[in-house]
Amino acid sequence: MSNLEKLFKERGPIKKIGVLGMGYVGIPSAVLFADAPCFNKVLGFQRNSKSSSYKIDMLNRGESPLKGEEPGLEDLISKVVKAGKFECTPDFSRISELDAVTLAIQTPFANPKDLEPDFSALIEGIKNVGKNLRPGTLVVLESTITPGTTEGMAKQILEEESGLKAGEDFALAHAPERVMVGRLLKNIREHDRIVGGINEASTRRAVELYSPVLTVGKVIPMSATAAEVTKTAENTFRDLQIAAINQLALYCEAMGINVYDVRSGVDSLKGDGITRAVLWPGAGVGGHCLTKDTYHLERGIKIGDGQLDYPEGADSIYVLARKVNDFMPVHMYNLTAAALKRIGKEIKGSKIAMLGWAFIRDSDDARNTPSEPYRDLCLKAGATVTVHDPYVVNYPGIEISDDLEKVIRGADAVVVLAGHSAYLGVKADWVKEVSGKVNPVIVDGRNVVEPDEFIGKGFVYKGIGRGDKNEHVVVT
Ligand code: SAJ
Repeated sequence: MSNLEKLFKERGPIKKIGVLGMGYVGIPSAVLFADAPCFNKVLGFQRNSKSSSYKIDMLNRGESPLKGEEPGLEDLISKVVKAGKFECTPDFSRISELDAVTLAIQTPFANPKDLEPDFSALIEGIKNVGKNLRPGTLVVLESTITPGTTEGMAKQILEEESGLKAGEDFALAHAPERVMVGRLLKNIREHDRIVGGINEASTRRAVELYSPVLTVGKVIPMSATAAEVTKTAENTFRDLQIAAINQLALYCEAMGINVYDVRSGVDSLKGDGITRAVLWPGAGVGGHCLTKDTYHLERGIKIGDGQLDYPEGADSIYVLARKVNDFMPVHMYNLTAAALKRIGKEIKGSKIAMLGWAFIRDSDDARNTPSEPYRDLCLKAGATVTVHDPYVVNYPGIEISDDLEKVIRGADAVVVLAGHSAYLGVKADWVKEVSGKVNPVIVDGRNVVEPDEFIGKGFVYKGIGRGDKNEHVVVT
């Protein structure tokens, strides 16, 4: 029996857990651990910083600091707080009380071009764990990280800070999160969980930690580096699939056909193990995951010592996909300019009403939103821009209103960037009346409006992938 297994035996089963990072991943993870009967207590750790200390009090009052629609989360937080099974604290020294601690801290890229991630928050978290680590504790990285980070940087910092040996005195693993805003609890309970330890004992202890919170999903054990590649690759593949349909949408516009006809045609080839995962074209790809995980994967190759057989300097298909998806907000700008030109106007001097600031529908999450580069282009060209979003309240430097009429009033162009349900029922008559324009422009980046309804009311319509409509006759 290894030293680590001896330590686990002395300690017994995992009873007390800590989660660092009270965000979209950390909060649902912590309360699900707390709700599992086999675990006694969960501590949520949150820095007492100006921007996020409010979360500590809200959580300890049993309230959710996350705005958007998150089914079941508020109830579960108040349940486990009332039961005394969950508590949020800024006191990292209490890590020494724990059997297991997970880190769900953001890992953005400072600048994708040089593939240098900003691991500062993660490193600070790992150091806090290392300083308070006791033998026999399990440490799990849930953040999405560059392949090689768990066995490399994380192991090194933990050993330096604790004076203990990873895999012998404490367990270390990577168990990447797979959540999407709007279904956080459901995703953690139902998705299979990838768990990769730096050695067998670490993997087994991590399997013990995650199994109790899974209702439908099962644990899939593997090595730490394989788990890191699995996570970065699954998001990179999704980004690639979105880039494929976005590229096709651009082709359909140029060929005067409807991408949605083509999409359902391609999607109809089913059965016999044939999978055609055709996703949806749109105004761009945002969020904290698809916009950076490709670069974590690319960096894994760069920092790894393996020899890659691929043409020197050539972009990988994954980086190309990033470029296609980063082009879509620019395409939205080009569509807006082309539509205004049809009625003798320019972006310069026009009033543009943007519908949707969040990166994804029906959420308040605006991280890396495609709406921002679109707005920047319009402002740079001399337009006046107003922004509507039913969920996003605060965003640095941007005035966002949830009053649709106020945002559209007097607009030359109305541009849909996010597919919020609130926009599905917006009527052409009403938009035209509020804009007060004879031929207002409507640019649909999420296929939420019916082109003919708007064209019939004298709008100049442009839609992503709608080559069948984009050169319609303007009704005067
Ligand atoms: N998007 C499209 N077309 C589509 C799907 C999405 O344009 O067909 C756009 C969305 O509008 C959004 C962006 O892509 O701007 C990302 O959307 P998403 O649905 O991928 O949402 P994320 O980024 O929150 O979730 C992804 C998911 N990854 C995969 O499905 C492989 C989720 O499972 C991960 O947990 C999450 O990343 C993450 O946290 O890594």
